[in-house]
Amino acid sequence: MATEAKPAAPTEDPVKLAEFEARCDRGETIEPKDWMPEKYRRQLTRMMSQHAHSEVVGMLPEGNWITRAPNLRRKMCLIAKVQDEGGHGLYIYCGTETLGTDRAELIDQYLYGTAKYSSIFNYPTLTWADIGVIGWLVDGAAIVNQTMLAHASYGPYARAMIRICKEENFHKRQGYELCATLARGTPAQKAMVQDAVNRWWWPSLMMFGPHDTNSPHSADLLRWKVKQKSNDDLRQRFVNLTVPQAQAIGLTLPDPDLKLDQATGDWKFGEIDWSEFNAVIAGNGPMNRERIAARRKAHEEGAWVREAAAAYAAKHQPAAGQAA
Ligand code: BYC
Repeated sequence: MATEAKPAAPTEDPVKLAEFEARCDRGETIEPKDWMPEKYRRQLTRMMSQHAHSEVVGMLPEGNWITRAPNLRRKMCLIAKVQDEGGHGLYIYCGTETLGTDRAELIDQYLYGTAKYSSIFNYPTLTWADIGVIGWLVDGAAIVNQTMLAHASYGPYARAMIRICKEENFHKRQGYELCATLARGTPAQKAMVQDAVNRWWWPSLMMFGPHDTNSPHSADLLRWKVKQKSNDDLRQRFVNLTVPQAQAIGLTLPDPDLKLDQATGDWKFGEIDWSEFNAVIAGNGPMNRERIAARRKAHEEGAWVREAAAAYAAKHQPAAGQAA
């Protein structure tokens, strides 16, 4: 059931548009009932819904390891983390609905249409060390991106990000602590965590999206202060934060070109394999088919829960006329 393409955005009232852009320039927060250009509404619906889909699909690679966690403490942390990701999806779907598209349609666009979700969740979790590395690198990258989005011009999105970032910080710390423990463990444990870092490093850098010169949505999103920083700026910030963290626990990052630029303080890094990124976002990554199949199965098997919840709500809703 692919949803139909939306019609082209209407021409906006130039006076209202100028007022709106002035509000964005002044750093004001835009709320759901405020006037906004149709393109702002569409851009946010696209970006926020893709973010919500990512949170939910992100439960799969990690959920896969819950039964295999090596001890009770690690299992509790992982269950809590996976549950948090589901909650993040929920907040962001709720925020997206304030823009006027209901959740069923957003999920339909994702499961049966062309809506994207983060490339990172199309890679397999091969060993227990992957769970630590996802917490450290993937949640670490998400924090860099989402700390910026906590200042986004759209109120419901920005507010969701504040709570999400607090939880992501916990995720990152438990992941880094897991990596540090393995890195100072037996030679086999150290090799396992190094292998996981080698596999997740480049996909983590891809999470920030294409180069600025190749990012069609950035100009609008930066002008409207949805994004406060560009894809490349955030990627550089993530690299600068992560290199010393890797050094501190004796792990290396798989990039022979990684070098500190003394003048700027930036860690310069090698070129990302954009052909891999493009393949993954086009649906041809290592786990794309499996992830979407798992999500469709869960959605279809959960139909009875949605029906039961709707029937329960209808039963407890006062009949028309009685309400008064
Ligand atoms: N993966 O013009 P661009 C998490 C697409 S979940 C897939 O730069 P924009 C977590 C992009 O959508 C973290 N697609 O776009 C959960 C666009 O395609 P469409 C998820 C990507 O929007 C569980 C096209 O490429 N975070 O942390 O200006 C466990 C052109 O790109 C990607 C968010 O979603 C990608 N990596 O910038 C653990 C954050 N990159 O829509 C952790 C919110 C680009 O035209 N989103 N594309 O078909 C954003 O900040 C921005 O949307 C992006 C892209 C930086 C991702």
